[in-house]
Amino acid sequence: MEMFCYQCEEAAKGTGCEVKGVCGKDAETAALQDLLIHAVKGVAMYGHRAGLLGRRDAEIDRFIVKALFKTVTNVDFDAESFVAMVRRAAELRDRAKVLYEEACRLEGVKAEELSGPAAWRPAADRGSLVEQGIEVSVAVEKMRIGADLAGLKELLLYGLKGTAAYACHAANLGREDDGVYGRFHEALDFLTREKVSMEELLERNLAVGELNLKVMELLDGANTGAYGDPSPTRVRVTPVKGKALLVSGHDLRDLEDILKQTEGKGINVYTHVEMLPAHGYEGLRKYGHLAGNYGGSWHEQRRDFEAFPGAIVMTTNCLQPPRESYKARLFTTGPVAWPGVEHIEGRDFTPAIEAALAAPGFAEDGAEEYITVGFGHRAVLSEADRIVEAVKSGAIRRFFLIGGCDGQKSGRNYYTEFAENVPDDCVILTLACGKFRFNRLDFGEIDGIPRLLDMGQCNDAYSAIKVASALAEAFGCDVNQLPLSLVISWYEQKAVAVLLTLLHLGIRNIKIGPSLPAFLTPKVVEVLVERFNISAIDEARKDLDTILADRVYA
Ligand code: FSO
Ligand code: SF4
Repeated sequence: MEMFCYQCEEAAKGTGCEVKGVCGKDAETAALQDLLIHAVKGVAMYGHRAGLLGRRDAEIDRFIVKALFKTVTNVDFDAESFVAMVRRAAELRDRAKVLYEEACRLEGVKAEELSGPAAWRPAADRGSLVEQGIEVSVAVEKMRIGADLAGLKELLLYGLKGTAAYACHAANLGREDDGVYGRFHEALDFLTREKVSMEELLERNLAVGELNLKVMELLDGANTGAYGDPSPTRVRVTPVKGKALLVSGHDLRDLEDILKQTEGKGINVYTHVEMLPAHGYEGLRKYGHLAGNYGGSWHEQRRDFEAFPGAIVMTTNCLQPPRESYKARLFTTGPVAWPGVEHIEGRDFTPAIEAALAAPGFAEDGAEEYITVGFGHRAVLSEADRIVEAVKSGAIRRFFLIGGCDGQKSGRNYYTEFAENVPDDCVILTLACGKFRFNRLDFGEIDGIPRLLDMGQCNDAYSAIKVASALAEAFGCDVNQLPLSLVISWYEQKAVAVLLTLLHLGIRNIKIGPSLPAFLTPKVVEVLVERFNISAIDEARKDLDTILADRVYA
């Protein structure tokens, strides 16, 4: 086996990628990512202990979340960037050790002798680093502690990776929290324990769900603080004549910088996939040259990017292996990297702007077509009375949260079919990129309330949680007793973080697809079914009938 990775939904053969990632990640990069995670655990072992004694180091804290984010699916494919990160991790581990030992001296306590990731030394050359990475891969851990425990440890790690992505976005807008960083250290330190029980791991996983809720709240505050509350906004989804720059990913700060730097340059800026919700924010849509959204879901990017007559900036996942036809006008920034693709550092987007100006742009306007976004929690809750009334009068029978990530598997047609068949007296809440399978359909309204409410990016699951909690309060019931069903699609580790948050909140009866994670063994799934009645999707119409018959949800 050259590599082993089963962190995303597209793991080869439903079990794991062993030669090359379905995502395009090569074996060398996979091993270096595994080594970086190992190294980061070493930093956290000292960081956690220093933190307990009241000592923190901002650079260490930021490095940890950045490193976790870089190993998320479809973010960084560049082996060389991981070599640099691994070496930096070793330096920061030594710094965290000094911090801890100083704190111990000051407090008059004896410093612990730490081993494992805390004592690891990086090899001298890239080939040997790769060897070190292979030795610490989850394949090895599975053999050592068994698939159940290894899988639950990975569930926790993937939840942390997703949470780290959100923490990085919040930090880019100046929102950070020492307590949050402390919990990252604590969770990573926990992962280095040799003896852990399944029960303990489950509880720690739910604690990551709690952490992610806190981080999504932090990010919601960062986004709304910087750009205002999202409000319903019509977004053009067809091109406008002229020079063009496409911004993909999730980072609103990057989009803002690009909008500022392109002002007055005759370039129309378009959002792509998870950047679509940006149009809901007044602080971003005030830029007249934010022209619309372009293209379909992330997995259609190779077709879309090839056809796009301008420059493209990837601010976060999901990046696919680029085609030569557009590689020269593709740019990465932040945590994203692809060997040979120009990486923009220091928030100076001049190279992308120049490439946009050099490209032909759209020769003519496309036929006008719009969709509506911007149903954040405050926008929806400002209509709470009307919504509650509509439920009480029977005008709204049920809410369906059809959200999560999109992917390439054919089984994902389920979500389109499900949305298409939701009865006319039901409302669909949606978020993240899975909605690209149905967000151009016309769902109409119920008593003036749109039947499709796009709440935003995957992290805006926070909005859905706020709305569900407010409705539960209005009806004097538990969230599980609401006429609300969650039908979630997952692909990568942010969806794992959101799922853990929902489980932490005690939300039951979630349907998840298109398949269950490879890292969850039958035994672990059994426990999740028992505690949360979580289930895999079946056939869209069958699932819909079951839900509407209220057999499970009464
Ligand atoms: Fe999608 Fe990709 Fe937002 Fe993910 S574009 S799959 S869960 O990165 O983060 O929903
Ligand atoms: Fe395979 Fe997914 Fe890992 Fe990529 S991230 S190597 S597709 S399991």
